[in-house]
Amino acid sequence: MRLLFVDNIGYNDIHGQPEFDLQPHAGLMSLVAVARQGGHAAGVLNPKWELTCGRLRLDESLYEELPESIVRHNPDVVGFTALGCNFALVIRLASQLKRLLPGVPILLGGPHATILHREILERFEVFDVIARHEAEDTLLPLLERLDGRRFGDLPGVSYRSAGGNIVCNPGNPLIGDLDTLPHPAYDAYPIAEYGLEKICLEAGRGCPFSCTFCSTATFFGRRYRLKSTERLVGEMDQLNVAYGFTAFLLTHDLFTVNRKKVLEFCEAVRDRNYTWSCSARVDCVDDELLRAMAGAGCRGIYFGIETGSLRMQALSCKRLDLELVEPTIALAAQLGMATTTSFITGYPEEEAADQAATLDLLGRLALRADGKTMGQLHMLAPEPGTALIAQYGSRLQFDGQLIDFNIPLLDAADETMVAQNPKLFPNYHYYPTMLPRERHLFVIASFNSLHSIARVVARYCLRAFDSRLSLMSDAADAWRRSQGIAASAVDMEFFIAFMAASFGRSHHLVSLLRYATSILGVRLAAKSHRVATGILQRDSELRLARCSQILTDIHDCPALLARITRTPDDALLEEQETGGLTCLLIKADSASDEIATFKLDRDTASALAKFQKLKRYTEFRRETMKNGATAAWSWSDIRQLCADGVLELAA
Ligand code: B12
Ligand code: SF4
Repeated sequence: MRLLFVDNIGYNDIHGQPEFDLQPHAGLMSLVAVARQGGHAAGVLNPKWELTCGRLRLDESLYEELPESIVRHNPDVVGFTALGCNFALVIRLASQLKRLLPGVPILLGGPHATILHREILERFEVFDVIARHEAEDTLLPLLERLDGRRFGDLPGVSYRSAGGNIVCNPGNPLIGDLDTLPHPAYDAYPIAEYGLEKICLEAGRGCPFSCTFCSTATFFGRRYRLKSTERLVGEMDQLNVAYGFTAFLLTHDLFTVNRKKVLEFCEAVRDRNYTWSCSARVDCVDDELLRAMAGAGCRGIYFGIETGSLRMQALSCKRLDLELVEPTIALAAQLGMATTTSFITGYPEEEAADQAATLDLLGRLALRADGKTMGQLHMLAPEPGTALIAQYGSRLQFDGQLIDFNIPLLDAADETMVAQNPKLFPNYHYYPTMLPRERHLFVIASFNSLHSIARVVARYCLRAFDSRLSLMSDAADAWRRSQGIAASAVDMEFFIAFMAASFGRSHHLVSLLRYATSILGVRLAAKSHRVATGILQRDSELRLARCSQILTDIHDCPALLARITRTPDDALLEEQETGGLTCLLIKADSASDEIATFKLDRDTASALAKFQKLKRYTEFRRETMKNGATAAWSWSDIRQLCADGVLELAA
């Protein structure tokens, strides 16, 4: 049989720019390998690659174009995978595919479909069979019996029978020994074309904990399973030989649960010059283990901390000893390992004091001076299969706000479908909470803004609030409400305005925030900007280079930053110590990727500012001569500014 799997559409919003995660899907690669072993011709169509290359667009056209490209593969069977965050798209794609290929059975799998199998089959006729839980053992018998739908007692299969009834066979198939599986079929993806620096590698499944917001234990079971050391290292070696990878992302919700096995793995991998990253809990690592991991090439650990409040640790059943958090992160940093510390807000029972504790711990971690820790603050997404949804699922609310991870809904029909079906799309909804929804949205947006600028600046600004993110958030939120600004509109410009209202427009804190925001803007512009080529002539339209910005009436920020960095623990600098105001030009160097800052005199700054709008040299000359400005540049000055990349030709 020709079996075609269609990968998830995963989407990360990088400062407003979509970035599709090109890591191959571990589950699908495993299934492809199983199918091929069974004599089938199996492959994966990866929409994220098509979107990255511009062959598909993330808008309504996707619903026409992607099914057509599936048809071009001429499959006998199509298998969709889905997470809650992209399930709406999968329904629409599958429905269109069914119109094009009514005779081709459509399979569905993955955590979301596993838990909501019955409801999905009842509501969406387009899916023929759902393979629940881990499908490697199910796949071949399923394909064999697909014709006529005689699945008998095949465990973990839910389907629409030939007579149209919905049948859900009991059983939760899980693979006891992951080493028995064939090696994942990485060649189902054009990996070499993706230009990935690191490659994901499934290390194992299952988690013995049962946090109330997480569905892992429901889906993969509570039995922690890890591939053997020989198998893991063998897969790394194969990927090294086949593609040259030396950096690996080990995927497992909780890699470090079995200390002995992890130590054994470290011992085996340490001399190979590989680097790798994994997930852990702070209570599932210790000094010795962290040292062994660092010595064996571990360069990154993802820690789900989830909340800085002891009360919420208990209520969410995460039950971390919060005393372990900061020393663990500090030791990891000292050993050269970067960490991600992830937090959640929006728990139904979360009170103001709980959120404040989360923000303060997050602020201390995310803005650590060593710069080795990345902080994340997520909105709690209701997920099927969790204890929280069992308790609060009947009271979900909807306001259409898109939270991180959820794929944007592509048209009004999707929005209606999602809004009317909280049970099937819970993660686009939210739990009723003690704190206002707007407060949750605000703290997330404001943390993300602050975390996006240079850490030294964010850290320094926080000092004006006793180094407590909760105090800064409270003050900024009160000001936001007084100004009638929506939480969804919070960005760095908001912060600059808030700090100006709190400390005065000419305070050096405001300058530093303006400076850091401009650097970020220039950095982002430099990422995507292509300089227009053409012949420079006197009547060419010119503009200030896209990868540069002019700031006027600002402190000498590079000098200020040098002082702050030299003496990081000084009290907040006094206003009178910080000197007068000047003008700055911030510019990306296209050759080196470096961002440089130049001090400008006022005349030069105002002359350059004229090029913020498109301008011809002749026009510029007329204007500046008329005003008697000193910087009435000659044509050769303009040529030099273009050569230096300060001005550029309009596209
Ligand atoms: C690595 C990982 C990621 C990676 C990549 C995800 C990917 N490629 O799918 C990244 C970092 C991008 C990621 C992000 C997110 N993730 Co994630 N992630 C994982 C993690 C830890 C491992 C996934 C994995 O490789 N598993 C191993 C493979 C073998 O399992 P599998 O992919 O599920 O496939 C098996 C079965 O599901 C089934 N199957 C799957 N598809 C199909 C299709 C067919 C046709 C058939 C027959 C069978 C079948 O067979 C496979 C083999 O047994 C899982 C937890 C876990 N332990 O799985 C969470 C998990 C998948 N993530 C989850 C979530 C919620 C997210 C996020 C929304 C963020 C968040 N809140 O955590 C984002 C979404 C990002 C996005 N926009 O897509 C949830 C999904 C819950 C749900 N109801 O959808 C999980 C289960 C964790 C959890 N319990 O919260 N994630
Ligand atoms: S959040 Fe982490 S520790 Fe808790 S159940 Fe999920 S995977 Fe396990």
